[in-house]
Amino acid sequence: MRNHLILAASSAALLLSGCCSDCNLKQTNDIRVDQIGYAVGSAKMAFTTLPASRFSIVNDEGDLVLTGSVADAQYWADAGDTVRQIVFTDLDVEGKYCIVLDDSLKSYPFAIAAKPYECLAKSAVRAFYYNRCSQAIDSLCGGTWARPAGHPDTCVMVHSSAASKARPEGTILSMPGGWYDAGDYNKYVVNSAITTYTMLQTAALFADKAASLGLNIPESSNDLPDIVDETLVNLRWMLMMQDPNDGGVYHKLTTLSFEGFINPNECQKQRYVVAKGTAAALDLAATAAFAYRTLPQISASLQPLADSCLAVAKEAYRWSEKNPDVKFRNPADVSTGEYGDGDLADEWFWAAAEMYLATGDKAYAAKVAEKKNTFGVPTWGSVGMLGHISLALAADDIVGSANIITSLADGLVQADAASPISLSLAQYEWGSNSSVANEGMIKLIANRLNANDKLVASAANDLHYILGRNGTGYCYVTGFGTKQTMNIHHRPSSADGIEAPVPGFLSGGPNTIVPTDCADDEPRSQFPAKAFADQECSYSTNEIAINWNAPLTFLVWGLL
Ligand code: 9MR
Repeated sequence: MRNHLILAASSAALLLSGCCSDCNLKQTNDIRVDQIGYAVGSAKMAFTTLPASRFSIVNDEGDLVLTGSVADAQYWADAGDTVRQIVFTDLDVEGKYCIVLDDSLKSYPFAIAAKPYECLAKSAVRAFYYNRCSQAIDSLCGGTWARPAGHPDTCVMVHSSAASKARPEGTILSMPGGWYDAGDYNKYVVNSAITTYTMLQTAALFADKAASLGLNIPESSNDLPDIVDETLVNLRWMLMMQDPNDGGVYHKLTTLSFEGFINPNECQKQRYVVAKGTAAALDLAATAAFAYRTLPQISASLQPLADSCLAVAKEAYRWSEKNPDVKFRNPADVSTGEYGDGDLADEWFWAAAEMYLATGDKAYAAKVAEKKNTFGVPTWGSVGMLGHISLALAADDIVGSANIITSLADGLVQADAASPISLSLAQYEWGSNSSVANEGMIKLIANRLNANDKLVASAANDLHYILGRNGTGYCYVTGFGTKQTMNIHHRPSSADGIEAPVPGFLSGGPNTIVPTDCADDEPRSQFPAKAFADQECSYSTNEIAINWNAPLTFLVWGLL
């Protein structure tokens, strides 16, 4: 059943029923489109939960441009919905459109454009700028969301759990900068590591885009790409989290309990560094070793910073060898994010891989071989795949990483092909939207190793899901789309008195892990793809986090 492209002026019937921007047609959430849009030359699909058989597409002027048949119904178990795909790949002319069903219902508008995601690509990185700690967001760069600096972090106390001979409990340390982790104001090394790695990898792999995409951040006039400047904000902070006396790394810099929903500059609670741990040490070693290799390729001016990174990485790794399995748990008086991890094999693999690539030392290679596993799509607690990515991209493939990445990506593409909505995601974890983005990242990396259009098309499907072609109809990035997430669990967005949330943040997305995080919530759907609430109290579905915006950034930059 081929679609029918209409080249001439539209039929009288459709003109009567109105255009995208007209109100004769009722806008429905039951047609799920990518609310930003689709690239020229790419596959284009929306789906509907309505029992329609034909569809039309009209442009902004009200012209009918395409008619076609809706595909057969399929049951999408994750959402408990019967869905039908609307395929409109034949429409490949730049413009603004909407899909019309039954001559009466229209989808949210979307664009077909040569570069539909450029604004999103900038905004996804600018979100990190807005989450900078210890720095004012000025109106030149921050616009509406300008705010005074918060958390100087120049008087951070050593917590009892982190006390050592050289730095007893209560010692005052200065560790300013970095990014707030998420909707809370704390800073966590483990989560910073995967985030910083992913951002640096984005800058390195898409260097041409990094060179040309200006982000309007305070460093924009210097010689470095803005995405690199932004990432260095957090890398520099991470290096401070090492105790130079023994090489150990504090797990986090935090208040004892979460702050209220107040502005950063209103926060008064004492901040602490809390216990050293092996996950933090290995993750810092890996990130710093990767930075050592990568930064001088970006600019020779970064060589001194790169050298400090290598020194920090070596000391952190050495500490880990002496303390190979110190698992972090929140001390009794600390209740902020834990990022606790019961299995450090993947951290060992990643750190050993990066140390090997940074130094060429065969001792690290032996550790890589010892800890080798297939791992899986990366998350903050499962970082082994990052080691595979580095090994495969460095073409120093000592344990067959390229094949591991390729077969993971092929499996994801197969899952996408079998899915009623063309989505490879199988499990809706906490931050499920970031799992979607990380799957997209794996596909794009596999495509770099062995170019295959199916991988890129499937990665684009991941982005389409995030931007509205999903179980709820939300475009999950703040500031984008028609049905926007407005009430993210993000303290600055809550306290700033501005209706619109800080833009560019990826909401965590649906999951059924915490069914009751809002006291007065309507019952959360039992279907995982719909278990989402655009409510500030929904920390389990509607928070934002740096480790979620990083794979979003990679995915969008990779598809630019
Ligand atoms: O992303 C984390 C998720 O995997 C965990 O299940 C969850 C509960 O421990 O914590 C998430 O991370 C949060 C962190 O602990 C504190 N800052 C906000 C993070 C995002 O919700």
